[in-house]
Amino acid sequence: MTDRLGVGVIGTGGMGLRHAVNLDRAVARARLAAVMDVDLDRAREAAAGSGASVFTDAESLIASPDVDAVIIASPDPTHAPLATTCIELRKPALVEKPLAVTVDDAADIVEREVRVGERLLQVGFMRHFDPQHVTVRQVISSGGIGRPLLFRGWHRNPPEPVPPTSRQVLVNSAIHDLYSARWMLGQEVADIFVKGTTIDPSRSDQLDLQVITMSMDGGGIAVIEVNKDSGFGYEVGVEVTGTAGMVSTPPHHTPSVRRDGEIRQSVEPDWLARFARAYVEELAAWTGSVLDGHPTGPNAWDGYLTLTAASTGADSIEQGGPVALDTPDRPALYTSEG
Ligand code: ISE
Repeated sequence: MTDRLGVGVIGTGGMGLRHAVNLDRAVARARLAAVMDVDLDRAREAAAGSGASVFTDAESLIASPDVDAVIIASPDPTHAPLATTCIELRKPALVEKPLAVTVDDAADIVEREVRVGERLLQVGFMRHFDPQHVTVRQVISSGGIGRPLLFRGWHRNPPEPVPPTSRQVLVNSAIHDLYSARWMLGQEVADIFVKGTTIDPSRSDQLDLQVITMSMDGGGIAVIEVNKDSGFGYEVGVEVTGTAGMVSTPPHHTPSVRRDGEIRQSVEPDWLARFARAYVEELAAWTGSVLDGHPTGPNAWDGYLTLTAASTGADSIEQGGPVALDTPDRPALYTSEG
């Protein structure tokens, strides 16, 4: 492997395109080696000016000798099969969340990685690299608020062209908050209960505003609000209460302007704006970890357990009450802290 990691990006829609641009311009130890999209024009556009090869077939990109590592940012149902190919070919990969669409597929990926005996996958829970979240986590882990007891998270989104189902809200969006709760509290989910309401009454079975309550296995509790149609833009934050104090992300990091009898502050339109820095930090950490051989950040085990919580949350909507989770023993491969 050269001193710069040759990365192939699969899927050049919103997230994949951002990763491709960041690799090309903002990550010193990486180079954009290849891009793939089923839409050839879109792939060409993403590669323009970078010298990256263009593919319309993901398997060929993964197998390319010029590709040292892969980013999987294609639609959710493709994540598991492509991650499996990467493991088979021993190509390190950053897989966008969710790791898989079904819990069985995620478990299968973990089994394969364990069999190979190498942590090849990192999962795209980018809040792990967001400076605000990192600071909150550092305060907690240094004992700054005593023993953490309660996690509160809020996650408000702009509407999507095709509104998600209640399950998709959990598996595609709230999964970030479930990861944050596990990470901040350092505990696993023991049970989960999701209640929701419908913003558009014509879609009575789509709960786009959900409140998630979880008991954690170390005695902590977590309460999360996720809204898929906020009406004002995008906003994510966390607050953790401990035995000796509280810590939270700052309310906003845009300037506040006083004028005409008002104090105004703008809100980011979407996650690409809000987490712009986190995406670069995530790629820099991943690139370094692959080149230096020290896996870091959210791994396949996190991808599996967090998906299990999200999926069980969807079951709890159907059942109308809390549903317990059994956390399997963590395989030795995943015991070192990333
Ligand atoms: C999107 O796929 C993301 O990953 C964003 O971070 C999240 O905020 C959004 O709700 C998801 O749809």
